[in-house]
Amino acid sequence: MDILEDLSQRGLIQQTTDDEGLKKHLQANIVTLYCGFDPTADSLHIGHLVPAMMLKRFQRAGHRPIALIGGGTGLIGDPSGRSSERSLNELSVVQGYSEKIKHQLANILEFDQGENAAVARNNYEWLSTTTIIELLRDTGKHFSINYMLAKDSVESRLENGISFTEFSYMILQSLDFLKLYEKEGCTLQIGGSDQWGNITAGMELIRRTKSDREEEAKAFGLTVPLITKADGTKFGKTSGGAIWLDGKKTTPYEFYQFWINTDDRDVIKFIKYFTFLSHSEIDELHTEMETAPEKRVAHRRLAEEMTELIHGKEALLQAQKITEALFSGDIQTLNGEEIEQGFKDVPSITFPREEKGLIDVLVEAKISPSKRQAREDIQNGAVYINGDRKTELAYVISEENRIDDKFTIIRRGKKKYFLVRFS
Ligand code: 629
Repeated sequence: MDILEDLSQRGLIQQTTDDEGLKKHLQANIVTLYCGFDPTADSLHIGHLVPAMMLKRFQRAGHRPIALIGGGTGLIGDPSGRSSERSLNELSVVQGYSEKIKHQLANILEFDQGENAAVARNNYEWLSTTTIIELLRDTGKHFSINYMLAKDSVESRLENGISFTEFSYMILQSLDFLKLYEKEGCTLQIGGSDQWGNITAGMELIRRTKSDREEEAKAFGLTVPLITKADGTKFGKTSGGAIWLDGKKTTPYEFYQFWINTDDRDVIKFIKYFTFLSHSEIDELHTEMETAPEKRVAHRRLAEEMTELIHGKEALLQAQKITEALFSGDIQTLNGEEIEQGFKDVPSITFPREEKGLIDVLVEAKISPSKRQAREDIQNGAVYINGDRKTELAYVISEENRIDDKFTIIRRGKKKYFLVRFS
């Protein structure tokens, strides 16, 4: 299937700058395309996944993707889609972030493999060596202030103010497109719909600087839609914040859970956006979803595909093991690391490694509100230590109850979990 056809069936195309022209261009050439990622944090998050995987989709279709790390632009700050000025990070911080992000992209894209290998570039290379005179003379001349003021990213900020720094951002991103056009033969830039203004500005710069010398100085732009959810809340955010690709910030178990908890109304759409499953496999999952939604086959498939893609097979199996243990209450099977992942969000308390009566533990950890209530809870059979019910009032928590010598899990009632850590 034709790449644009595949993308449009998946609902992945918001806009292109020239549908017909791009179609012909992709049919006739191995196209070099790029997407930029600014190092504004030490990890990418799932909002970056669709465009990153989009690069991969083009690669699988025979084209050549460039992941552009914004080591230079990340020092300036894109105003697109933001209502206020960014705070600037130190050069060393941005460089640290760049390295991490590059590794994450390498994971998804497999740099330097095969014929049309994906490559990484960093715009710090040219943006840090272009002089002010060059920038203002050679590049700035092609931008009218009126044009820049009319861009959404700027226009929407005029009322509350925008610095010259952020105002200039579009010129830098445009210069990138031109540089990559010259150095790499890159003729297509992709990005989220918030990037439309920057992408079209770059095309304009290429057209103006190149068209008198080259017959076809044509570059293209394509944007992917903003991901929306059926319930109207923002995609990719939970009460705990963003869903990061870095397993230290969002554990593979949390990541797996995030996808499992997808709203029924969104699951097929997300499978189209985020997985490489074929259209026929997706159709099957769709039918399954309609006939037996309670089985949650599509949810599980989505969570499996995503967790394996980002964290690998082993981490997926572990996430599934934790899910299963929490569901059945049989947590004996979990080791310390798995406990840490699975119980990251439950209330916890740290105790010294000493024996302590169960009643005191329940009260000190505020699991039961009083000693009287603690006794009642135990006698009612509502208290579980590492999954085992304890009904003895004199029960003592000791070394025996410590998983990996570090944790004891206490459950009160059906679902209320507490984590005791030992220091
Ligand atoms: C230099 C920098 C370029 C081209 C692009 C860029 C980055 C761009 C930007 N992108 C967002 C980011 O870095 O800010 N100015 O977080 C982000 N992007 C992926 C998608 C996006 C976008 O990395 O385009 O829409 C999120 O889905 O917000 O020469």
